[in-house]
Amino acid sequence: MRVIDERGAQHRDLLRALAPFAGKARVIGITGTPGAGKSTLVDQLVACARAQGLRVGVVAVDPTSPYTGGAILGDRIRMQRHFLDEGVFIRSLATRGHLGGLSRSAADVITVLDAAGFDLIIVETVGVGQDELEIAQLAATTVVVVTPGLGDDIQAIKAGILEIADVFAVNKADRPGADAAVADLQQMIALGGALAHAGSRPAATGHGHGGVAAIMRPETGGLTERGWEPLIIKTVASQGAGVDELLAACTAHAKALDESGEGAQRAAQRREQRFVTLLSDLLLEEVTARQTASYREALRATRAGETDAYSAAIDLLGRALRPAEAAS
Ligand SMILES: Nc1nc2c(ncn2[C@@H]2O[C@H](COP(=O)(O)OP(=O)(O)OP(=O)(O)O)[C@@H](O)[C@H]2O)c(=O)[nH]1
Ligand SMILES: [Mg+2]
Repeated sequence: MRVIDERGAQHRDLLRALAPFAGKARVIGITGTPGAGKSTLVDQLVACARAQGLRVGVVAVDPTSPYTGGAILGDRIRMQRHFLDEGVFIRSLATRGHLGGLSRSAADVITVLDAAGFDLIIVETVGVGQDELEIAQLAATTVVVVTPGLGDDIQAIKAGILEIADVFAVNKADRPGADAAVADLQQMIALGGALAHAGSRPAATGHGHGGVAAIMRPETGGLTERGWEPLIIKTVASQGAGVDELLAACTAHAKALDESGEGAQRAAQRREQRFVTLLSDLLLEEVTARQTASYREALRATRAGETDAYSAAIDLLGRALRPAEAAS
């Protein structure tokens, strides 16, 4: 795993060798506001999945935000009962110093675990930034964890989290207000669904309905005639309540995706995204690692303000793609 963190040619070769063996694992993303109980839920989900005989990998992405401290230690403590279990592998990824490369690191760790034969891979991220949204999208199924007293969370949910949720866990349901939170979510899904989903997931569900009929409809998500709508599951992670139901909801989602063909479509999208990101990373690495005279000159001229960044980058790329200089 250290090689995975360090990047470089060795890293690349290893990933390349492993990649053909990956692609079988189910990936579930768990996101939500800091302290919502994500790690506690993951710990319980691991126990459930182990009871079903599945090998489980966990990737915990530490928050970038100043909201929480010592997340690595916290996650370890919350999941430590699985440490001696060979069917469980837990890995924390630090966010600091990755500068946007975090989703690539997470994707790489997923690939390694997948190739190593883990059946289920759970990725925990704090749903606060763009990075985190990207990481959640590495998953086939995304669970958004909210807590009663949704009012506080509502901004965070509106800021893009609603549209990535396949399943909602209303955790800390032992506290007052859990049913109100469920009702709030149902209403948000009914009202906001049409807007939030528009265009974000092409074949998703045709959330083009809405209005009173949508608010009145009795079902609370799952596979409807309009396609998949987020299931809402109440959980008390600290006591393990509702966790079986949560895992079952994720399984139902995976099944619905497979049957509609949307799963394959999303997987294709993820592969495309991965390819494009990797290509741009590699291009940048190539150009900067070579430190050609023209690279150094472009850098100098840009710093000195003698040329603008656009001209410098476009000209340099033009040169870098020319074989003559690439060989120099
Ligand atoms: N009352 C109650 N407390 C819970 C429940 N689930 C988790 N907690 C507590 O909530 C606190 C935060 O739990 P974590 O699992 O660390 O939450 P998290 O979302 O992983 O937190 P970060 O990773 O720091 O964002 C801990 O003190 C848990 O014991 C629950 O269902 N009910
Ligand atoms: Mg956590």
